[in-house]
This record gives sequence, structure tokens and C-alpha cells, in this order.
Amino acid sequence: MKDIHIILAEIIDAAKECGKIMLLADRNDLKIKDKAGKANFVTEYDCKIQKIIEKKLADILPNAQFLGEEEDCKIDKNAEYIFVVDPVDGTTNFIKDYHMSCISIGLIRNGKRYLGVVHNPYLNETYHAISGEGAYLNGNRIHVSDDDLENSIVLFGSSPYNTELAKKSFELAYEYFQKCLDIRRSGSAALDLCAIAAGRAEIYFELILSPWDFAAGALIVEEAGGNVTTVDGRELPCLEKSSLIAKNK
Ligand code: 2AM
Ligand code: CA
Repeated sequence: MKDIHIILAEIIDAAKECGKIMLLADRNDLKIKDKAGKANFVTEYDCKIQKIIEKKLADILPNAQFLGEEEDCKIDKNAEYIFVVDPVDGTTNFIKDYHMSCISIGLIRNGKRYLGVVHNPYLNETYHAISGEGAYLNGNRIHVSDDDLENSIVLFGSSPYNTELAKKSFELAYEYFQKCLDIRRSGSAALDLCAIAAGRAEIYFELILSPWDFAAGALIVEEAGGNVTTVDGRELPCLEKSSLIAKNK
């Protein structure tokens, strides 16, 4: 197999290519379709970018399985390598031209998070991590902050596709709001995780996420010195839906 750092460089190039497609999207013709649940959309670009990234990743690491948001992928969960990909994380933001979306590529190896790349084309920010080698933003090492809760910014997602979780999400956000500096809600789970890794915010939680939302970002937080678990403190799965809380310490 190729050296993992060569694989990483190729994945970053692929993510940047896809980022250009997001930036150049024809905003008059996104071909928006509804998926199951509230505010759950897919555009032609989510599907197009997924097809392109799937092909590129197959060229980079031909023996890896592929799990992506926009296709019913049948994978062998016991395979040595599995890519877990969100072609556009923050689709509602993408539709609204809110400039807070990214491409998220995680690589699981033997059931553990092994490599993660998150590329935000709007800010030209690329985060990456390899297990055991630290987390980086545009090639520079990043670390979580050491601020305590009263000096924290707390990020949360409202799990919009599962409206039954809204009340609990906002109650938890209100609990944090009373103890922290302030709350933010970006609309991209992967970028929220990267914000924790970069020390721009201290806590992020969401009561249900899909594996492609956090496959890359969870490793990036851990490699930046943070901690990621389910909201009730259990180990975060790699390939299943889960709640998630990421903390700076
Ligand atoms: P998406 O934009 O790729 O659909 C918004 O709260 C963030 O969480 C986004 O990253 C969104 O991903 C994801 N998300 C929101 N609700 C979700 C749900 N019910 N299940 C899985 N992912 C969800
Ligand atoms: Ca998505």
C-alpha cells in the first residue's frame, strides 16, 4: 500500500476539487429535492460531488469500501478500510448560500477512526488528522482551547430531521447558555467539530447525527486533544447513527 501521507495528500487534493464544484455551483439550478424528515434536502450537487469523490477515492485506495450519505451503500463493515463521506455537510446552508458547508472524508481502518479531512471551500480551510499524528489546519498544528465552561462558546445542532429531539436539544442548549459565554448554531456538524479542534469554541453537541457527519471531525477533535463521546458518555461508534458531544477537555 502507498504511504498514508501520500494518500492524505491525494485525499486533500480530491476534497479541494470538490470544493471548487461547490463554489462554482449554478445557484439558479440546484435541483433541490426533499428527503425524509423536516428540512432534509438534497441537491444535484450533493449527488454529483459524491459520485466524483467516490471515483477519486477508489483510485486513491482501491481496496477501501465506500459509505456516503447520498446513496444506499452496501458495505462490508469488517473490511480493513472504509471511507465514510459527506459530499456536502451543511446542505441547507449550501441551498441558502450561507457559506458554511464543507466536504467531509473519514477513513476507518479495522473498525477505528484512522484519517479525517474536512475542507471548507468558502474560507479555503482544510483540516486533517491521522490517528496518533495530531490535527492540522492548512498544514499548521491545531489544539483545543483550555478555556473552562464560563469562558466557553457552546455549539449545538438542532437535529432538524428528527423534530422530536428539538425540545431536548434546546433545553440542553439553554442549560449550557446559563453557564457559558454564548451559544452558536452553524448548520454543519463537521465544521462545528473542526471549530472545537481549532480552539474557536469549546463544546459541541447534537442529539442525532449520521456517521458521515462526524467520521472525519471526531478524529480531528481527538487529535487536537479534545474528547468526543455520545451525549451520555459512551464510546462514539464509527459506522452507526449516534448522538455526539465534543469537548475541549
Ligand atoms: P447535512 O447538512 O449533511 O444534512 C445540522 O444540524 C448538521 O447535522 C448537518 O451537519 C447535517 O448534515 C446534520 N444533521 C442534521 N440532522 C440530522 C439527522 N437527523 N441525522 C443525521 N444528520 C443530521
Ligand atoms: Ca450531507
